[in-house]
Amino acid sequence: MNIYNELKNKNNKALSKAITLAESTLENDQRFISNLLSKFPEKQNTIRIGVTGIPGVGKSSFIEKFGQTFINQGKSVAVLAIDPSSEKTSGSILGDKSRMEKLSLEKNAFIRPSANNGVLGGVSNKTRDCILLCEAAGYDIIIIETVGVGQSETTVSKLVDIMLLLTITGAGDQLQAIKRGIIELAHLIIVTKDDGDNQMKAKQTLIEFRNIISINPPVDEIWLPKVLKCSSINNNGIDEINTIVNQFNNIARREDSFIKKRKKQEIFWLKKVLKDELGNKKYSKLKESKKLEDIIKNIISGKDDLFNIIQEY
Ligand SMILES: Nc1nc2c(ncn2[C@@H]2O[C@H](COP(=O)(O)OP(=O)(O)OP(=O)(O)O)[C@@H](O)[C@H]2O)c(=O)[nH]1
Ligand SMILES: [Mg+2]
Repeated sequence: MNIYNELKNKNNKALSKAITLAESTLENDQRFISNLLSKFPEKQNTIRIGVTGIPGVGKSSFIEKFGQTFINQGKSVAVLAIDPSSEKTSGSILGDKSRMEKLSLEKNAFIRPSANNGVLGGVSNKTRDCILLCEAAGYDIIIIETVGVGQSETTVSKLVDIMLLLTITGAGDQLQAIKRGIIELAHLIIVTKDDGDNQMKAKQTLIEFRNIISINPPVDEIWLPKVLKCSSINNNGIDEINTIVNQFNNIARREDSFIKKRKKQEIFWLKKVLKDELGNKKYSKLKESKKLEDIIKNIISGKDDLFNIIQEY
């Protein structure tokens, strides 16, 4: 299989294979993916959406419905579901795929549950490569589902354009979110399971969150975070969330903050990989000698290659 050609043809099997290689720790595989990605110009017209929240909050059920709102608008949707606990190979990750049963049957959808390769929080520069591969295969909307544990929300926020924080009703969750600073990362806070007996509580929780964010600094200078509620079972509130995400996307592009943020993220990840691969000592030396900025520039412009740099230093 010629992965390059097949990706261009939006072949999901090739995309799956490429993601497996991107997740591999073998240097050859990493080189292959780096080389493959360099052949695809970066897509600017995609939206990368992070969906996070505690286990069982309803992320997968939400994505099942939310993803379809984009499909209905003629867009294609790729979902990367990342399992943060290193030991777990089945369980909720398998559940994820079955919770997105309808979406997974869509011709224009791709769903990929991923193990975490032992990285804390499960999200890493490999996830970034997976996003770029989905975009290379022509997907318009990339959704990253990750369980909110440890550092994972912070890391995801450095991979996506917009962050959705899903939350359950009742106290506790708010306090947790505030304590861990997650609220400050969220563009949209969504109270889930707004149905049946839970509706009163959902409304209450929504009000509480609106009060909290009104005194919090905004996540983006161009955007004041919003609080909404939804039910994935009744399919309530999901269209509205789609509208708001599209609204955010339009504003961010108009204000130029979209491209600026992506560039910043790219630099962040390049520096992180360099630091991880070279070690603190060598990295600090590069930084002090002011060589680092040139190296980064050259990698981004394609004049140099990350792997060459790692070997050279
Ligand atoms: N009543 C109600 N239940 C829901 C709703 N959304 C999800 N659930 C239920 O909540 C449970 C967890 O849903 P998931 O979508 O798997 O939650 P998740 O956040 O993806 O869970 P993990 O991936 O394990 O972290 C399931 O039993 C769902 O049926 C909803 O809108 N209303
Ligand atoms: Mg899930």
